[in-house]
Amino acid sequence: MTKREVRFPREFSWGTSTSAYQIEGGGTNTDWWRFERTGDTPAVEPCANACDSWHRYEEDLDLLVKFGLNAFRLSVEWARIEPERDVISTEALDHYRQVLQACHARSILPVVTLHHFTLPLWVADAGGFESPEISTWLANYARVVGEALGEYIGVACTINEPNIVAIMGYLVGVFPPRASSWERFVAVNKTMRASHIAMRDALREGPGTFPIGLPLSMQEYEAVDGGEEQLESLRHEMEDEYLNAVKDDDYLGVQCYTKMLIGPNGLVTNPQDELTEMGYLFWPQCVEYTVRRAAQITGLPIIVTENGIGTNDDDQRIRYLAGALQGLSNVIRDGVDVRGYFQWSLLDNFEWILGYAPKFGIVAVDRSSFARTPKPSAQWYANATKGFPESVL
Ligand code: IFM
Repeated sequence: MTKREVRFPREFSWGTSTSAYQIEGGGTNTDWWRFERTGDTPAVEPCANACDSWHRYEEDLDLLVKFGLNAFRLSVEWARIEPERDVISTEALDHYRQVLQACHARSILPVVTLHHFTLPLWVADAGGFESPEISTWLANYARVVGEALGEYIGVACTINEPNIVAIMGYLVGVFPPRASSWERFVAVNKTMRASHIAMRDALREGPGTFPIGLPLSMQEYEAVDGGEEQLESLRHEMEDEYLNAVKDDDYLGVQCYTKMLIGPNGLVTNPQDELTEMGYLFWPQCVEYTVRRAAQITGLPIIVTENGIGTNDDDQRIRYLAGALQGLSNVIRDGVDVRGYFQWSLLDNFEWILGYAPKFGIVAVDRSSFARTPKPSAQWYANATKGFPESVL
């Protein structure tokens, strides 16, 4: 399919990133909601009301305005839009239209993800990402979203971190459907790439001139103690196959958090290293590394669609963001075509099987009242975006 006319925003996009299930609350019709309630689930607690952003989205957008940010990444929930096969909820679409209009009313560019980890129950029950029909279902859903919301979408992301859905759900076995097979992991990755292209092409047929891309989870990798072969095989499946498949997209979304040390038997950690509360190596330099690698392999403009740190120590978050933005300024000065940066996340939200313990937000959320309280890192981030790149050097 030929590329349609695409319009990138004129300004660099500075935003925060979120997803529907993690902040909206009430995602009852999804595989994750059910998964959190099955007997031997690894999920430590249910998502329940999340941050109640289904009702409080205007408050969330007002925070972005307060911080002087000009973009917001959110996702729309397939299970709400198509609650049953071929049944489209105009109510859900109306809701999301209002959210996108509320962004525009505040001069905030909406970056819209169509699929972020959760599946409608009818899809999960029909085989999920292993159904031979999944690409068709996703393309149909993308067509519906494009037609209903396309004129309000600023930038579109098809499937969030398809490689993480594949590895956690089909190899490591801790996300639904909890499989542990290299063959199934590889097969799902292949399906993800086909689904992404089908969704992208469906969106291209609809209204709007927004850029369309894939938000890929990337790592800085380092081989230790002879782990080169392991590293190559993992990176091939997790990144290279994707990077080579998206060259006809409009941009690539880079999502990175850390560096992984790979030995002959898999992941390695050194006792002397600073680890985050997620158990990740504290490594903000991953932004510079992954953006360079992504741009070099794909030749596409890059948007950092997620980057951040899960920590209760807000000073550590500021230190992390400073390192990340320093790397970003390095690549931009070297002429790499980067169009935006989205910190994960606006709010302390539901971190999948780890529940509410990891704190990725620049804004704290009271778990009973849902009151939002900005942390010092919010003001720090707001300041850093002004006069960038000089401001972080
Ligand atoms: O919370 C997740 C998000 O859903 C996908 N990318 C990584 C984030 C932090 O772990």
